[in-house]
Amino acid sequence: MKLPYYILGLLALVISDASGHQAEDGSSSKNCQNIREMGFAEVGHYIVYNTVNNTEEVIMIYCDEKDGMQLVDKEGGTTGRSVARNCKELQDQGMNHDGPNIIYPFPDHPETPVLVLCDQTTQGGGWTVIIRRDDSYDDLTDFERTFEEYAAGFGDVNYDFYIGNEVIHALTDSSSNELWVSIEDWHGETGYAYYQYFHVAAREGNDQPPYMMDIGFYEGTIGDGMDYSAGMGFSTIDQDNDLSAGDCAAVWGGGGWWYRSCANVCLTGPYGTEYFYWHDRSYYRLSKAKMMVRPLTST
Ligand SMILES: [Ca+2]
Repeated sequence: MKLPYYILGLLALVISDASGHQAEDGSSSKNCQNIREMGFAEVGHYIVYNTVNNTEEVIMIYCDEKDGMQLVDKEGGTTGRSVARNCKELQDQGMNHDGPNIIYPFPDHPETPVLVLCDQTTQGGGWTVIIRRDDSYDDLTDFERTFEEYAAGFGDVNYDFYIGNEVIHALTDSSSNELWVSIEDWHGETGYAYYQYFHVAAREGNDQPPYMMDIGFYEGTIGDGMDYSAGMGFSTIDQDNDLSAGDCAAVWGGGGWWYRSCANVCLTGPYGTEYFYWHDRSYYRLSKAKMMVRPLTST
């Protein structure tokens, strides 16, 4: 199988035009060799793009001192670099392109990289995407997941994904954050919701429900659908933190959400169903949805 790759960024800091440097195969060690041949001798994380069929698939890999290379998951990797905590800091460093990139969002684990999707275009850019749904992709991601899966995140930043509640907490707890939501429903109607404040609390502590969400200062075109979920913890098919007598996540399509009893919006419901919706202005059976956060900067 031939999978030519090229390198876009080194530790999200160095840009390299690597056309002509294509691997013979898609193996990780081959990619590390190529990276060295291009002059990047450093141990560290690299973003690698798959250029076959003009796809923009991206993975994060780690090259050690030998020829070894490993796929990096959310637990792995080391680096001594001072790097960005979110897509806004990447933008401030000059990374102005939309797409996957590496951030280090955890204050308690600043060495842990996370592969995320950045939106550097909408409303001035600097957004870290926390959820993306799009039913036009092949091999759609299943959002009926456990509490642990929602905590860790799942899916693929190239396609549809949930970034994970640990990352959302880290992003929104380090500074005051704003939230941008865009949706498209089954017959092409689009709209947005903007919140000047969005925060997801820690999993444990302060007698709060896990990953309690607070939100406020709405403006937009689709209605303040999130307000009803303000102050609620996160519920999934296997962990009921809602105020309903039943289990909202299990009954309402399987997606994890900040259910109250149950919710006015849900962006994790199954594609093609009434459970993937923004009901405040009656947008339902959504085909696309995106939520993203950005540190609020005073102007
Ligand atoms: Ca309940």
